[in-house]
Amino acid sequence: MKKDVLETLKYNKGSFISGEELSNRMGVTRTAIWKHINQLKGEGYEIESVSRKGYRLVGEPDVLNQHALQMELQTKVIGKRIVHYDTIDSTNNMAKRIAGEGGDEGVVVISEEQTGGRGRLGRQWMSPKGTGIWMSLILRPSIEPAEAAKITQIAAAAVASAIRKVTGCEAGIKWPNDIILQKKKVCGILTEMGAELNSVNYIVVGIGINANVDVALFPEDIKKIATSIKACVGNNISRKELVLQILKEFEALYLDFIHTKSIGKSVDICRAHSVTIGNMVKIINRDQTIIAEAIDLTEEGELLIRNQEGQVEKVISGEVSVRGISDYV
Ligand code: BTX
Repeated sequence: MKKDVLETLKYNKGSFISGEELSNRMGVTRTAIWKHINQLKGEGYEIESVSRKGYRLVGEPDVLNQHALQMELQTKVIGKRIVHYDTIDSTNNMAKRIAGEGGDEGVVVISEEQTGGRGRLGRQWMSPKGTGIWMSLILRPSIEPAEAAKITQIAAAAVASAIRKVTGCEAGIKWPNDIILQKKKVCGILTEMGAELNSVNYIVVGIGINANVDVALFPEDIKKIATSIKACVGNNISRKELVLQILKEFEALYLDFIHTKSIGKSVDICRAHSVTIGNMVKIINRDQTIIAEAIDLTEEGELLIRNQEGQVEKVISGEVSVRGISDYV
């Protein structure tokens, strides 16, 4: 019921709706409506009440805990349990711990701050307090370990689509795991797993987004290559709205993968928003560096390149930097 009241207020955001109309629509007394409104206020929703006019939603809290997200979550599996921390070393570490102890598919770990946020190959991921989205999803797909990289493509497609829908910013995807705004990195994805030789036990997909982060406070080397959504839109965005949209987009693409065994839908999105395809790339794999032109993604989400001898090759993993994107080395 409280969820219905909130939805109606959100639908009418900015304009008043009378207590009488709310009580008619919900089929409860005006006193019951008043109680729900007070509860919502207690949770940080700014609701104006004016006699003879009714109620008007003015502001929403930007809280990422279970309570706040659950009320508006539109998913079946992903995010059904949200574990929220004020501070933690790394949400991927915690998600792996929970998964190792039998945590269900769909558990999402979110922290306001990470003191040991990690990128790939043990690199550091800056995760300042209260302004970013630092979260990890637990998945239990029955796939082979070699397929785990597909989950990164699903997450990249979900994040880029969600950023575009919620903020209007033209998020691009730098294969395989970065989301780019205005040629700079706004988000990184880190997929890890617990597996046997032939079967995946769990996958943890970590997503770090500089939503309202002030990147000017980052160290010099990271400042040059990083940006935030705030820098793109010019003001703070609702982290909550973005998280809800990401979980919704992710679930749709992930369940499609589980049912069809193909990540075709995600690859279509990754292709459409790719900042890699059509550009020169430098690929560093162990001690080898290749310069080539990125030409496409395969249906499995691998990168196709044309090397300097003109041959087409498939790249499954590696460090890829793209000419024109700020972290080109
Ligand atoms: P990556 O290895 O592709 O990128 C790491 C590099 O990105 C760093 O070496 C640094 O240059 C740069 N960098 C560090 N922090 C930031 C930042 N906030 N914004 C932009 N660039 C940055 C990318 O790895 C994968 C990152 C995943 C982060 C999530 S957060 C939730 C989860 N928990 C966790 O510990 N990691 C994941």
